[in-house]
Amino acid sequence: MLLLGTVTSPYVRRVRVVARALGLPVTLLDTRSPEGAAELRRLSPVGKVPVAVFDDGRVVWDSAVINRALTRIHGWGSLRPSGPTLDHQLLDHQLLDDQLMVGIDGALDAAINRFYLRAPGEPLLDDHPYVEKQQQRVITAMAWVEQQLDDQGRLAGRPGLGLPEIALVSALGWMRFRATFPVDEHPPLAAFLDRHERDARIEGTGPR
Ligand SMILES: N[C@@H](CCC(=O)N[C@@H](CS)C(=O)NCC(=O)O)C(=O)O
Repeated sequence: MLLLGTVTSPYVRRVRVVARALGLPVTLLDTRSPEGAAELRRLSPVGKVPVAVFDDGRVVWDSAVINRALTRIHGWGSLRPSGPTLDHQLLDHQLLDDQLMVGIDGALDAAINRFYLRAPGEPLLDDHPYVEKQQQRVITAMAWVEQQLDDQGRLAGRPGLGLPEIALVSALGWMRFRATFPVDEHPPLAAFLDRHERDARIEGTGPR
């Protein structure tokens, strides 16, 4: 699969980890290059990364949509499955997975917005109430996510590696890399990140 994106993007990382876990080779086209940026404009109306071009030529954009398609086509491999179900017990797990993904996305999108709004040359934006609101959202959403870690450091008491764990590792790795949230002042979150970074499916996929 061809993957348009950057090595720093936490959303691109989610797809790189799933692809590695499923044993699927990925060629990354860096969208910071003129060629990559032009391809991104051509292939995605939204203009965000990741965008995937599957081996059969399908073009798919958005990390959640790409990962859903990959697991539908190739199965879950060693990952913890997650998906629509009519089984009531599994429905609770599915709801929790969905809520975790939305909570993590909420924190990450707010942190990304704030990071770009605070870019050098835009000092006035720092005082804007919307920027402050983003910061509050990062704090409240990350506090909620942290509460979902049990005393063994598992997300919502669930074993294994699933999409919420991959999303959280990717978000925390980016937050630490860009200093947009003080991950290391939150020992449960820092320990979660450090432990998962040693997983062979995740190791070495972080921002650099
Ligand atoms: N919901 C999207 C979010 C993707 C996203 O926000 N990507 C960022 C990079 S980490 C991006 O491309 N931002 C460029 C922009 O907003 O113009 C997904 O899951 O793929």
